Amino acid sequence: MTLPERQLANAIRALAMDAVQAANSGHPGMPMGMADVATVLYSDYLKFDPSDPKWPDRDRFVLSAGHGSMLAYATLHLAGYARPTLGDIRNFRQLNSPCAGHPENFELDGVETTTGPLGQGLATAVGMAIAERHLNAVYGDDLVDHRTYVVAGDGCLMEGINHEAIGLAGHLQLGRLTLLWDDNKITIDGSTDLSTSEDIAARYAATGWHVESCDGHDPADIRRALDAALADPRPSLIACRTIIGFGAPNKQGTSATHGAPLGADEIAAARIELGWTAEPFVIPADIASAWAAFGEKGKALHAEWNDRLANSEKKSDFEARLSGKIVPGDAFKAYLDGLVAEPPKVATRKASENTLGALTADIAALVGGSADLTGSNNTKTSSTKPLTKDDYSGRYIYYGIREFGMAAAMNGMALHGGIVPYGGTFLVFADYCRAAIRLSALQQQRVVYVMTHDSIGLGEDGPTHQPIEHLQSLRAMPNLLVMRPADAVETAECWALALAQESRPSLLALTRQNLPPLRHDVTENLCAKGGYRLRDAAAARKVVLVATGSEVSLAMDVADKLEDAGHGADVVSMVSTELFDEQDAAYQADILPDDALIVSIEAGTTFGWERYTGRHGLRFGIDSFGASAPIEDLFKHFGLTADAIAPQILSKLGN
Ligand SMILES: Cc1ncc(C[n+]2csc(CCOP(=O)(O)OP(=O)(O)O)c2C)c(N)n1
Ligand SMILES: [Mg+2]
Repeated sequence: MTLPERQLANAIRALAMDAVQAANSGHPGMPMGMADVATVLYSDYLKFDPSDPKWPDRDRFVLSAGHGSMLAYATLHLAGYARPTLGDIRNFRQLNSPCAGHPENFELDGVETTTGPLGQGLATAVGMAIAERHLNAVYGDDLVDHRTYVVAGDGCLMEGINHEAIGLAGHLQLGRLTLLWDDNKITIDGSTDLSTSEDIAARYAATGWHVESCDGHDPADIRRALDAALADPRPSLIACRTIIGFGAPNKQGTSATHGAPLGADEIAAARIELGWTAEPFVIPADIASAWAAFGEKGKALHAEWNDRLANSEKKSDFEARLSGKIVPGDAFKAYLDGLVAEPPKVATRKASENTLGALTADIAALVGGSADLTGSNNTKTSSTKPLTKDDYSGRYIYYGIREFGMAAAMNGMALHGGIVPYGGTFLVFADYCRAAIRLSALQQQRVVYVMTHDSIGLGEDGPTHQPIEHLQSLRAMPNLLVMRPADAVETAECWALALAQESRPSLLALTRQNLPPLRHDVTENLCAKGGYRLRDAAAARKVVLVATGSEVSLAMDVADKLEDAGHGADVVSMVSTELFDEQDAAYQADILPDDALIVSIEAGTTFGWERYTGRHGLRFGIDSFGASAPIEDLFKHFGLTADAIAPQILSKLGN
């Protein structure tokens, strides 16, 4: 490497070691190891405009190895983004610094996705690459023509999700996805020899990827590999052989550089080794201006793109699409009116399909899919033809049996912009997606999870397929809207609510079994309040029955029995506890009054329902695993029938 170019990379190294030292926490090794690769990428390949980090046609850069966050902060700063400033970097890992321990998409504009849970960054990038190809197919090369670059470490490639993600990318031939693997043969515990003997290149090749390798400290070799990657129609893996902690003379090449400051002595020695004489957090002017020049090229490309957009007949459509504003159209309204005219007795999964039929007809941004349960999740509509490697304009993705990969890819699509992704699997497999659902929520992304077969109501498949603790555990997740509609009208309302959430994901829990229609008016979206009184007590109110989904009709039957015995009972459909919790105290007190016995009914764990019933209320649910049997037998077995529930309430009332 010529001295100037090595020095450009050394700016990253210096910032990484100094920031980690100042914070007394963090990971200097990875940024120091990948500094040369990052410098080449930013200088000659990555398309970006630091003055407009959200320019839609920018390349996406994903630091999947999120522990190396200083690589992202250093490059963003050096490349001329307004943030992070050097002050921000000085405050690395401190409260209120945008330079958080791991890169957070909501902290810095230049951070495309939150990373840190290894493997997910790459899987998210696959979704970004899908989004790019799809929007390219819709809007053409003039408006959408960019690439997705990922930097990932040994850990990202070792995680199980890597298999799902690269399988999907290989199958869809996402040739604009380039993975720069920090092939340093070190993880926290030490050498990768401790835990793996995998031939990663062979695995990627077998999955349909193009594979290159290079000396990650030789710019010419890095460029050669990148050029080969760009020329190949397949997604590309570039194994960049690097030395972790490059430049720290006594610690480089060892896991000692991974997750701890190098220490003052080693940093002083590294400064000598690297020929870096500047004080901590000082970037010499010639190096700063060389880095700043990288961003100038992008500004010119951005200006050309602006001209193309201005002259494009698709301009207003493109801008509306990218704005993320979604308004259900006439088809949705007609569908709602039809539900009132002819209330159907359908499973909510079927009601969801019918709703989607109307929504996908009007809203081109909706891109659906399922993890191989299309016919069960009812996620495909006549408007959503398959998205394939031969036709990226499709709006339905056959994700295969890759629940986690699907969820992470949906995050990538949402983060990319221009797409509102939804995808289905069984609710019980929410656990397989959970770490990505968590990142949808943390990253404030509008992703819609269509999770069917939401209780023992699925019947014969038995306890492996019957969710028990899932609803409550998902409700425990911050910023995730969990909705469990009780009939076709509620299902449609929940879909409208999900699409209206611009900064949080939603999860629709839907039944396999048919449910009777309960709602007969659509003048107001009652689900928007989370919980609402579906039926008022006839006799003087003694009881409020709070139920969700399939158990709302059961609660109606229980209410009949209580009324027959002379006790008034309200029935509340608690579609979404999150939305209910957001209502004001007066509303909540009106729905759940202190002077009534509050009874919850949900065919899942009773854990947590005491939040609404209080300790003195009653909770009906299932606190064991389910069982394999026909549905009627199961509800009877678990005591979830009006005949079983009503007497217990009457006894509690003193009858
Ligand atoms: C899912 C997950 N598991 C564990 C960790 C903790 N962790 C952070 S970095 C790391 C080692 C990663 O090794 P590698 O990707 O090779 O990074 P390097 O040490 O080379 O920088 C581990 C286990 C994590 N962040 N995410
Ligand atoms: Mg490593």
